[in-house]
Amino acid sequence: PAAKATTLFSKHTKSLVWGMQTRAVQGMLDFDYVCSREEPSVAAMVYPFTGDHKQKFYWGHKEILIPVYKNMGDAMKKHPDVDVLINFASLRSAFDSTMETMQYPQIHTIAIIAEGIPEAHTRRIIKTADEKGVTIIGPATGCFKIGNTGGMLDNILASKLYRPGSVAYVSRSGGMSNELNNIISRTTDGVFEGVAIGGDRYPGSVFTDHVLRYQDTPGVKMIVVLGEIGGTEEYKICQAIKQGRITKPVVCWCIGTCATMFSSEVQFGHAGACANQASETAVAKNKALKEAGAFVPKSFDELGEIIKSVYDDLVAKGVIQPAEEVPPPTVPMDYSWARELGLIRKPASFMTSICDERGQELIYAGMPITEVFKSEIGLGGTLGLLWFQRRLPRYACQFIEMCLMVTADHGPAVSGAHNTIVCARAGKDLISSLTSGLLTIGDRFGGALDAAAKQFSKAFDSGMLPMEFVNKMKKDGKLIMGIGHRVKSINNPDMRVQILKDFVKQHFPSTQLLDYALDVEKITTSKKPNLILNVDGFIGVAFVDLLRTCGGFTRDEADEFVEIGALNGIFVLGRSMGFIGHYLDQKRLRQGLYRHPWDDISYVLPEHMSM
Ligand code: Q5B
Repeated sequence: PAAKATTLFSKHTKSLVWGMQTRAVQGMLDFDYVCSREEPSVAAMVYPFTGDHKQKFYWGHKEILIPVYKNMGDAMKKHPDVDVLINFASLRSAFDSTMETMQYPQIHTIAIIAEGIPEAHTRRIIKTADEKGVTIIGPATGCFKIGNTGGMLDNILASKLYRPGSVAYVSRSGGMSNELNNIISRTTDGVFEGVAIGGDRYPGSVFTDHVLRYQDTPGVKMIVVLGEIGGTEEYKICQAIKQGRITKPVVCWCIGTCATMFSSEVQFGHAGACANQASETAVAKNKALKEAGAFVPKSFDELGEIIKSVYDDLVAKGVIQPAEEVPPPTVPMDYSWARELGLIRKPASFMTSICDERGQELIYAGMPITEVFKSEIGLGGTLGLLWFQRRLPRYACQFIEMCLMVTADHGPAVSGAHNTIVCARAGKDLISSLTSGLLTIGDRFGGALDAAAKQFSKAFDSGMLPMEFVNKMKKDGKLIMGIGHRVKSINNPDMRVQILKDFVKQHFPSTQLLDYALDVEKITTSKKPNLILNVDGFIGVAFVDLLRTCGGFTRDEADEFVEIGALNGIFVLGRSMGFIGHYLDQKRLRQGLYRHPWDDISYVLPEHMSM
């Protein structure tokens, strides 16, 4: 087998991260920053599912870009100084990506985050790693942080992981590393390096690999091993101590001593944490370690005390000279985290009062979506919630739905449908064609509802008689909104208006404004038969009656909806159905580009003018 590196990580270690783990990468960069590293420890990321691009991260207060490569080969070529790969691949793809990584001789350490990789695969990984001199480890910390190890930044700061101490440790689980970081930082000058080899039955590297490495690393003055029930790895440490291969003090504790209290075999959390024979119990291993000369506490609770006494002894002997504490640079707290902790507040840029999608269930104006369906409020009721924030009475919901139905379409000749058709035939998409039609809606076509509601209610509320209103509008040179139609007249009545009128007369508590408008219609149609109360005008005035008398709104609220233009929304929404229909129709009929015929255009250019 090829020789493996003694020092896995230094202040200059550069790594590649496999997988789009942006939070973990940010955690690593924050750690680098508090360690006063000059450059980020992550050189690039590898992610086969997107193209090459750059991802934005924070470096202290600054924003930096880290390249992401689709192809691992490209990443290796562009970053020859990288010698560590942190593999965030899922347990299904971790094998392939790890084997691929080992084809690149520049990589000497691979950290595999996934647990539960099939043992046959792990064994092949270990065999190849041994052949190639690559160290395979689980999450680790030190002057280099792997992935999410070490936890949140405040945890890292509390454990003083930002500067190397004299104690190196190896444990099985990443979770226990946090506990060790904590204990070691409280009792010594801190962690030099910490490795969690992982909890699988066949971890990529074993305790002895790291303990021997620490023995050969000058900065490490004492070693902590947190073993656990199962396996015989700890006996190799005993042997190495007895043989004088390990001379640095080793503090060791095997977790799982309580297993002897159970009568049957116990499987602890990790796959490897199971004693298959008496010698694999935690009790037996702790005993053997103590006999070999390791410092073994009486219980896990005493681990801190024993670490402290070994450390104090090394300080007293002058083996360790604690370095002066230099405060680390501060990393700004992430906005979302600070907010969660209640440390900051900021006025929201947006306010909303109609819909809340954040919870388990979507809520329309206070009504959960399941309730919307259970109470069968329909499209009209839903519109009532989202536009008017009210649960409207049944007849009002029905009226809204009828309005949407009667305005849904009025043939291809009207300006909006015409625009949609021309647009569709010019090869445009649905949204472009639809909006091209919608943009024609205005005072003359389909957009007279609000203006009609305003004009009629202003006249009615001020006590003007219908005739006075018609005369005043004529005198002012203004058209009455909601009056007049290109093709409909008293001789060719608009059935849409008739249907709505029948319903409104039957169900609305009051139709004062509608009655006023119908009186106006009598006057205008007596002048010209096409000056009827048209569909826009009818919906406009009937809606005012509804808002004012359905009991759900104050007068001010009712007026406000007209003022802010809610009513034209009815025509826009209804007619969108028709415009979409026309768009689909043109596409289905494979209609080509439209060009208006010359004989339908009157060219009225000025005569040629001579000087
Ligand atoms: N005169 C609708 O006009 C139209 C008058 C008026 C007083 C009036 C016109 C108008 C107000 C806006 C309005 C919505 C442009 C219409 C709709 C949806 C649709 C459409 C569809 C669908 C029609 C002739 C004479 C002139 C005018 C006078 C006209 N309107 N006087 N108040 N409101 N109305 N829009 O036929 O003395 O001869 O000079 O602007 O409510 O869009 O199906 O097509 O579902 O898609 O072009 O139903 O009424 O009439 O302009 O030649 O006027 O009547 O002053 O008098 P016309 P004009 P004079 S519903």
